[in-house]
Amino acid sequence: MYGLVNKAIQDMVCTRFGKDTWQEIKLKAEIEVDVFISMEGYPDDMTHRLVKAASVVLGLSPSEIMQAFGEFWVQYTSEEGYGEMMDMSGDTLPEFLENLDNLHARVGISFPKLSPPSFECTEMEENSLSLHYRSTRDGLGSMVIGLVKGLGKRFDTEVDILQTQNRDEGAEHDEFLVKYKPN
Ligand code: 1DX
Repeated sequence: MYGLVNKAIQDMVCTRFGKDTWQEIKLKAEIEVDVFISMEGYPDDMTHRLVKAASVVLGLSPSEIMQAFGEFWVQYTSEEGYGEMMDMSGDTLPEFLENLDNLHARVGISFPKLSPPSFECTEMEENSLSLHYRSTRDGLGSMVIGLVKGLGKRFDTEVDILQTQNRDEGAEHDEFLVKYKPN
């Protein structure tokens, strides 16, 4: 994944727990990179090792960390260079979700090593939808829960999200039931 992802993890840990904790996590993950370059590709394994090490050091489960990171990502990318792109991608939670594939297509033009996931909304009703998430990567379902909650904050919308299909349990793709209520 692009370095932006590892940099975001670094920022989240440093802001909440401080630099020493981050150094400890990096050491445990056996990562010797001093500075992640946002626009450079890194092995997915590096990100997975960071999450595992953070889970041990912070005493949180990997899925708690991935969920917190998903929430953080929405705010982080709007503040770290991608605010305009985020602003163009919708004014409501369902609109943003519907535009995510377009957003990734746009990023992919400039960054061809992007391996974008796909998000599809079905069963769209007044205050609920089914979100289908397809990725080239395993085990990011809990991050999606955090991402959608982060979008809820962004649009001042109450979100209730429940995973209804899980690829870790043999399903073809991850699926979520999203109930929302704009304030
Ligand atoms: F609900 O499933 C809200 O590296 C959401 O595989 C979901 O393949 C917002 F570094 C620039 C760059 C670069 C901008 F400059 C990424 F290249 C992308 C910014 C999306 C904002 C996807 C990150 C692929 C890296 C799913 C989890 C990964 C999607 C991460 C969240 C808005 C983003 O993001 C998976 C990669 C951006 C960029 C957004 C993602 C890769 C998302 C969301 N994805 C790189």
